[in-house]
Parts: sequence; structure tokens; C-alpha cells
Amino acid sequence: MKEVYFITHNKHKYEEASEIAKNYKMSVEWVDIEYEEIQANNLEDIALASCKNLIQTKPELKKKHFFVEDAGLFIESLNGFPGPYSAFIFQTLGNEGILNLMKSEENRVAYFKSVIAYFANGKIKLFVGKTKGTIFTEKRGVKGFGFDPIFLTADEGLTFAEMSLTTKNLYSHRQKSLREMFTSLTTFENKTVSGE
Ligand code: ITT
Repeated sequence: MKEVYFITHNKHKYEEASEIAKNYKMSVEWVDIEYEEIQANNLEDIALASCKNLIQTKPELKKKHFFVEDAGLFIESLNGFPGPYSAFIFQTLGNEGILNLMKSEENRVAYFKSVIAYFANGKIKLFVGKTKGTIFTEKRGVKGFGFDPIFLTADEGLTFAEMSLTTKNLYSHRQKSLREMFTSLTTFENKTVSGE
């Protein structure tokens, strides 16, 4: 069984990835270490910079296969806000703050996006996943994390927070980028960016 390291502070993300990995006969090891996360206006630049920062500051990782992931919630009527600022906005405004901003808004369309930067054999590859839904009018459900209680999926009519991890893993943005990554691990040569 091939092992890849997932460098994240977020245990929920690791648990989602770990379950998906089993379908590909792979295993994910959780590594919770500090690294510099830049602020930028797209998730691709953030994930790539985090990956490069780790390679530079933790040279021992150069011998490993590892990935970082950056995700965000993009709300159409707010011109894509909070998007790449999702972590800060979740900490400051929280779900209540987003619901307040959306109080009299009829267009509730939103999507979650996940970008993985995967490093192996001196190269970095990006994998992207997106899931469309709407911002519900109140919080519903207690599972998951972050904006899960206010994100209603188009497919199931449930918020992510009302879904088990297994069901969220059928619909989420993250399972899409993870599946892309696990699928491509055997053909790791296209669309690479230098890791140096
Ligand atoms: P890392 O250590 O991996 O960066 P994080 O929790 O800080 O973990 P991100 O920066 O990728 O994760 O995510 C930004 C915010 O977006 C995060 O704080 C959540 O509030 C929200 N978010 C990301 N993915 C989510 C998901 O699957 N469900 C709900 N909210 C999510």
C-alpha cells in the first residue's frame, strides 16, 4: 500500500482524505506541522506557495510524497467572497456573519473549491475540485466543520453538516480533487511545476 503525507492542521480534512484513499489502496498519513501560508487572491497560488515553502524549510520532505490542500467557499452574490479568505472570515465572521451578509439576498448560489498541491520526485502537481450548492438561510446539522452547516448541496438537499463523512465524500469539492490526485499517482508526469 502506497503512503502519502497530508500536511494540514485540520483533522476533518485528513479524515475525509483517509477514507477516499482506501478506495485507491493507498494510505494517508496526517502530518500537522507549521508552514507559511501566503495570502493571495486564488487558491492555486496559495496551495503552490505552501508546498514550495515546505520543500524549502523542511528538506527532509523532499524524499517523501506529500500534499497540502487549500479550500474556500465562493458566494456568487458576494462576487466570490470569502473565497481565498475563507479561513480568516470563518474565524472572524463565522457562519452567522455569512448568514447576516446574505439576509435579504435571493441569489444564494455558491460553490466550494479545493486545490491540492502534491509533491513527489522533485515535482509539484495541482489537482482541483469544485462542488456547487446554495447558502441555506440558517445553520443546519452538526457534523463536519467550517461552513458545512450553511452549505446546501444541489444533489441531496442536505447541508454538508447533515451528512456523514461517507456521504460528504460522495459530493464534496475535496473528494473530487483527492480522487483526481489518487487516480493520477501512477501517471505523474503532466502539468508539473518545478518544486525548487
Ligand atoms: P489547513 O491547515 O489545511 O490550511 P484549514 O482548516 O485552515 O486547514 P483551509 O485554509 O483550506 O483549511 O480552509 C479555509 C476555510 O474554509 C476553513 O477554515 C473552513 O472554514 C472552510 N472550509 C474549507 N473546506 C471546507 C469544507 O469541506 N467544509 C466546510 N468548510 C470548509
